[in-house]
Amino acid sequence: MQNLNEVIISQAIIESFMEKLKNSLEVDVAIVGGGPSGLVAGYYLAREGFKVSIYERHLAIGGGMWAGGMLFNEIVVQEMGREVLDEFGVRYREFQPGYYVADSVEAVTTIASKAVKAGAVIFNGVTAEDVVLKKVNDEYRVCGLVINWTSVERSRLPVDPLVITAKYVIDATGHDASVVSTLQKKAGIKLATETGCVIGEKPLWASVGEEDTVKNTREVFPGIFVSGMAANATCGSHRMGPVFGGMLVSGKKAAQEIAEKLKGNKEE
Ligand code: 48F
Repeated sequence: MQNLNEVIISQAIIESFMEKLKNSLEVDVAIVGGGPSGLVAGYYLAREGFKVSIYERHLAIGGGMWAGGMLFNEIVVQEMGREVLDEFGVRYREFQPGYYVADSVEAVTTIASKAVKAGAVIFNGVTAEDVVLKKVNDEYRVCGLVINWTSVERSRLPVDPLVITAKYVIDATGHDASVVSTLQKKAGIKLATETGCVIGEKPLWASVGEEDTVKNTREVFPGIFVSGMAANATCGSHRMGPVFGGMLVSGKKAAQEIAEKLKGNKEE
């Protein structure tokens, strides 16, 4: 029997976590939301060598993907997202031409594992409650996140948060689009949407919702991108239900656009 020292166990946890937290105080990209679009974006950015952290308010990452449709844990991905499933090595079968079905548990665990192994650092049980907004070269810009334990938020304890800085933030918070909503409400700024505000999602229309989630994936205010369902909620398009190709492609698009910008900045 190994004689276990309880204090060493605690020390290992505390010191490793502190190291991880300290190393993530200044990142290239901070992603809010560990659902499919956030995890996919995190993977592609980390694979390119960027410093990436992902904040997920729940203990479990995976967002709405675990539960497939109405807790039937299978997801459908159309032609659009098949390439991303292939890149991650998620297995699927063709149900009917153009409709691929995958085990949602395999999809979440495989995508999450690839993101972590590529170097994305995930902080679960952590809520992004606000952004850092500063004037840079005479223009307001999102420069980071204000984070706190979800348990603190839920218990409404008066505990001040911590702050991390990021060159780019991605709001991948799903239907809530909670980061851009807070930004717009608190700062009264204009977002790059038709109304300048978070428009809110429309009822379900799978094909339009899926196309739009990719089109709407963009920088809606200097320093902040929206991806996945948050992109449609921000820009006023339809929800799509349990079809996930758009989420995967949206995460990849956000990563590619941010990577181009970060590389462009380095060359200047
Ligand atoms: O909801 P979610 O899975 O968003 P997504 O990546 O994918 C949407 C689909 O799951 C599905 C759909 C059709 O395919 O419509 O709904 O766009 O994942 C969003 C994650 O963000 C977390 C939340 O707990 C969830 O896991 N989240 C939301 N607000 C915050 C947050 C916040 N303020 N701080 C940290 N995490």
